[in-house]
Amino acid sequence: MRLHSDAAATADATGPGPWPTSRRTLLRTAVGGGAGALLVAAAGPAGGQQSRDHVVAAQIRAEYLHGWAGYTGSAWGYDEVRPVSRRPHDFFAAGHTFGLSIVEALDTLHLMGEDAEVARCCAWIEAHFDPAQDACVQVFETVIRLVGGLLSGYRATGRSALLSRARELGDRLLPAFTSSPTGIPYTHVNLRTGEVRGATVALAEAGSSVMEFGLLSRLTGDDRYLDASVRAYRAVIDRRSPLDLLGTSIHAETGRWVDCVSNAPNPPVDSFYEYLWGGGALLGDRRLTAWYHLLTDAVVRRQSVTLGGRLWFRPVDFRTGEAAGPLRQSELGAFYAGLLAKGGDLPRGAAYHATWTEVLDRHPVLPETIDCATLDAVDRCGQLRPEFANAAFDLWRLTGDDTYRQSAFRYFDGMRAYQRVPGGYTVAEDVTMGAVRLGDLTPGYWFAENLKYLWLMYSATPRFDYRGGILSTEGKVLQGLRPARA
Ligand code: DMJ
Repeated sequence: MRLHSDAAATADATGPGPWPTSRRTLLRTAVGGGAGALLVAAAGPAGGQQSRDHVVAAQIRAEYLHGWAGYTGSAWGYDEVRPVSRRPHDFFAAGHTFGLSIVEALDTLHLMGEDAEVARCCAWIEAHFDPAQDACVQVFETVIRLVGGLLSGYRATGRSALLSRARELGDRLLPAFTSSPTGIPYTHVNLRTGEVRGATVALAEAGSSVMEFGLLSRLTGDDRYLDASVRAYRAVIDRRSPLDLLGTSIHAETGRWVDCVSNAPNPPVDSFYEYLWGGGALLGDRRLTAWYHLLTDAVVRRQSVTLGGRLWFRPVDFRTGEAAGPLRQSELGAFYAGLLAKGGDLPRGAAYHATWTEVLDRHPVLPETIDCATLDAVDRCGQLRPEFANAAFDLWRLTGDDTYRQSAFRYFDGMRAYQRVPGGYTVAEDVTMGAVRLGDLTPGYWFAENLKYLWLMYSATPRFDYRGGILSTEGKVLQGLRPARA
């Protein structure tokens, strides 16, 4: 993200310590030369507010470290922890560990000043992280969680071993792209043999690699990673309908659509759109930004509906624009509020976040899927999802409006009240009952995302560039980490 304005030159939003009192610095972004959203980078808290922020930041950090202690105490070196039974869990493949939670946590620990823990994580990765395991892994998850985590860890620490592990992993993932006749990656690849499987590919899997692979190309000087990502994007976007809409899944070998429903911003298409904007911003690639606007304009025109005064996005047939299926929204779609705003449509982003804030009024822990007409839960489980906090963070960075921090704090409070257990934080099977029925897992992304957004909003940490920082869909800070002070 490039910034240009006189105000930008004088603002002190990125310096150490709390931001200047009562100072709002309006910065006009120039993202890929595209639409200029207003970025209020320095909403300086005044005296009392400042110390209240520090108290909240300390609470957030304490909760993060509570979850981290649960992982390190019961599952160190494994992918994830089951914090109720205090057992480890393999995320990618049974019998194989990549130390997922360690990789996920790296840059969050850095931002929180936990340097000894960062060093411990790096030592584990250097000694044990094996990118050449005889394991068939999901390409999408491996890219956003492991490649992204290693790259942001490298950005945080400068340790070259992290970059070389990311590069080896990238090399071992590439066959999923290069052996596909269309360039759309197969869903799975065996990291040792390069054998691929899974030709029916959801859009998030087809498109969500350009930030990590683009950065990997930048850092290594090897264009193969970026080229593979852009080729995959082009293969999908070239097959858009005359309405500029996309389906949900596509066949990697034939290039034919597997279905005909445009389901944005719900999974499994969500980050396909997110990475067009993010890739454009991170890499300064105008092709990606132009695709983002082309496709987003169509989604907004054809899919947005207002129901009971609330903004939603309905599924439609991508050829006709006709409604296709019940009006339900996944909690994962809540991130879209921030994306719309970053892409230049702040009013619509704010309206969509307001919708989700109303859902939070109804359900202090957001259920996985909502009926848009009634706000009732359709899928009652709560997977410790970060998307609501992600959007609040994006909107706060863009506007400086404290209501976004307040909505994020309510989200934090609900999670703390209902999903905290002695062994950390856990998913829940049903969040709609008075006494929430708990599950038994801390997903790896919890260490990368949920409390990172909260921490960044309340801590004013000098380790983050609030103006220019760019995060991936997994919350990895791919640009804008500042080193530890000597
Ligand atoms: C994370 O892995 C990422 O945020 C991804 O984009 C969507 N799913 C999870 C969190 O819900």
